[in-house]
Amino acid sequence: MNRDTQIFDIIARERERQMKGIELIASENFVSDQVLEAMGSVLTNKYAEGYPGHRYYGGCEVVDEAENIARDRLKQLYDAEYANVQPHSGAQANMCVFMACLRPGDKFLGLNLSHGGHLSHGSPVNFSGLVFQALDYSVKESDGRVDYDELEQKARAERPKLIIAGASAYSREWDYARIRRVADEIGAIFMVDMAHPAGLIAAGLLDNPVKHAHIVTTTTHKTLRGPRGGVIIMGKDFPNPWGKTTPKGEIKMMSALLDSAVFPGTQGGPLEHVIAAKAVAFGEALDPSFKVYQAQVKKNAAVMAQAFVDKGYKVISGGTDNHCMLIDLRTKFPDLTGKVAEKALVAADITTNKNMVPFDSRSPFQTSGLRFGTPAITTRGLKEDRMLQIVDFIDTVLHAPESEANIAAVRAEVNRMMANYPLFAW
Ligand code: DSN
Repeated sequence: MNRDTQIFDIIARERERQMKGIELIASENFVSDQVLEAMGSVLTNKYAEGYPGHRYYGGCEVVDEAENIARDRLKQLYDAEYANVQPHSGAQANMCVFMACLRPGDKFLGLNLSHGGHLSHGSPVNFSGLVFQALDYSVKESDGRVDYDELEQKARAERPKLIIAGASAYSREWDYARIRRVADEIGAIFMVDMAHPAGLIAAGLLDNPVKHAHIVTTTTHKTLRGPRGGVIIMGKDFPNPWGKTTPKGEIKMMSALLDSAVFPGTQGGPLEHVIAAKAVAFGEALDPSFKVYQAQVKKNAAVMAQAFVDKGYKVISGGTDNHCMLIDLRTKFPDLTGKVAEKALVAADITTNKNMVPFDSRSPFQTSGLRFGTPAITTRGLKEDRMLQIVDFIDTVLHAPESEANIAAVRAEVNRMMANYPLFAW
């Protein structure tokens, strides 16, 4: 068969797009060459339903080794006792937790999607909101921070079986201990989806939710800089959702529930090539250089957020503790929607995404906000001085988002700057 030039030309164009632009999508990153290599390896050929040592197919001895290494490295990274590295995505990992801990119709409490929450934490169009009874808590309008008083009141009044912390557009540290206290008070399971800050947590720059939550999920491709996928972990503490007391066997019971919720509950054959790539990424995250990288991600985000504030933008909550920030465009450009802003920035080779801001007056298709993050540009080697330049570029584009000449001028500068930061060795 001839080489599929149609698809490989597309891949080449995407590679070019990634190289020449400034990538500010907070949930994206650039994996290392060895992570890419593992993902594109012959491990994709192997069926391995089941778990290491207990598979439904022959010939799994070799992939078993890779999956065991992935689990061990992940446990070491977060000081966990249990790890499942098979979920194909973060939403899939969350679905497995729901399946292990709840029954259809059960109540759970998560952060409102339009206040920065994740789709799979109760959106009415997602399985989480369709199959279960989703309740939500918010951030405060005054300071953009999680309204823990409201969370506690709702937890006590509604007695959900599960409380979820974690967000896709929230720039502040969480008070996990406070949520755990109310979860214990009402007998709820406490789950944290640390998908966004997982890399910063692994580097010890933010509180480790594994110390506080019963169950923790994450994607592996955001700040953690691994392949696209999900995982589930548990620390020393774990829930016993069915009320059966098995003093010594509790962790085994919950781990068995989670394992079977992943396979056969919601997935078939695991993606062993992606699992091998996860193992490589976890190995990279255990290396001291990862701490240096994450510290720079955080510094870059703090400088970028302050630069936006200095130019008169409203940054939700006034700044950031992590890798991301949410900008409310309405204070500076009342008529500019996130949709138009995103399009103009993308035309200038600055990639970001429109985002609802808390208490938004516009729809999710228009939005009044933009979300920015520094994981990808930090991987490329950009430091604080470049953050100031990037905010200048963004500000210039947003002053005249319909002007093609303005956009072209910024794009030329963006491309010139990024040519100094090589991305791929191949
Ligand atoms: N869709 C993801 C994000 O961009 O944040 C949420 O996991």
